[in-house]
Amino acid sequence: MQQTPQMPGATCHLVDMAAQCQGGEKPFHIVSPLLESLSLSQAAGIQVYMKLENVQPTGSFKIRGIGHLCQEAARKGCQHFVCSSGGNAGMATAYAARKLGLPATVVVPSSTGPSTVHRLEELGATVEIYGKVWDEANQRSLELAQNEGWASIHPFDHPLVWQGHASLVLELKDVLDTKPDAIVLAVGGGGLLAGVVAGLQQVGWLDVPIITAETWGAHSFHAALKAGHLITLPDITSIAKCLGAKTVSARALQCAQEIQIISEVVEDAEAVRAVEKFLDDERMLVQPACGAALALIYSGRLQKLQHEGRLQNPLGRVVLVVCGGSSMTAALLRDLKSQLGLE
Ligand code: PLV
Repeated sequence: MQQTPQMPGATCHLVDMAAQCQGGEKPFHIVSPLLESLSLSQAAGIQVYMKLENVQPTGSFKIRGIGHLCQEAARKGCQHFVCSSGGNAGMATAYAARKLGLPATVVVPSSTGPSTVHRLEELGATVEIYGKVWDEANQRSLELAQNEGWASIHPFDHPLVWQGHASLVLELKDVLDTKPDAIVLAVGGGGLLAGVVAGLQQVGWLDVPIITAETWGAHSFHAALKAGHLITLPDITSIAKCLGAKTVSARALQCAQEIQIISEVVEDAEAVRAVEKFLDDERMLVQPACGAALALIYSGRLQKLQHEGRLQNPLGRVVLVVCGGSSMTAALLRDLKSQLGLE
């Protein structure tokens, strides 16, 4: 494999930087925009920057880590990818597989909507619907991964996935003059969290706290942090199915030993209202998983944390990871609102 040469000077060019962090091979993700949001800043009473992962190929941050894992698996000679997913990890796998000229099977639970299944098929994946929640689909994908030449592409629990996601922080480091006072992100199985922690460690931003968002009924990280050990939720009852891992990865819990993590949980209704408000404010339609993180800003939780003295430094500027919106449509937003009895 060819190594990308080191760029001269203190700041390296972003595209080359993205290539370098993937070990020299051109990654499938883009260097995503980082924009200040006036409406979010107004709502939060602090400067809010949006890291727009919703504009990545396939519509979420997942392509960073999953793309990297697929590239590495292909390099080692794998013939077929299999991924269990609530949607986005599957789409990233299907996209990477297509780029690499390999077939992909995506196992989704029945809670994954038909439009997501359709999109996966459009991307060329074979879709198998198995079980009610992601954890059951994952069991099936592990079985399929026993096939000769098949590689299991885990949606969140793999070091190469974290390494790929870490590129998000390297990009922040490249464009921000000073480190942010906090990073706000959603947690499902904890892959994004583990990747951002890896990135913070790589750039030496060890004192940047992370504020995590989940919805009640998909709050496996919050439960684990509170208990001090992994907790398996009895079921996923939240509508944010993309946050729906009944147990987070062990690495996610371990991250809390290495960096300050404050875990917050919102109601489904808050997440869906935040999706709608964000659409009006920023004209971008995201999914409830992302709405959970947005809800922390809109509900004034960040200021509350500050007033409660839970943050070491006052918040001046935060980065919010706008994690994805691939499976959203106007009709789905209307459905979710009526399901939750909103207007
Ligand atoms: N979604 C996974 C797991 O689902 C998937 O298969 O796509 N925001 C969005 C838009 C997501 O799609 C996900 C994960 C997350 C946040 C949470 O990321 P994680 O799992 O790395 O914490 C069951």
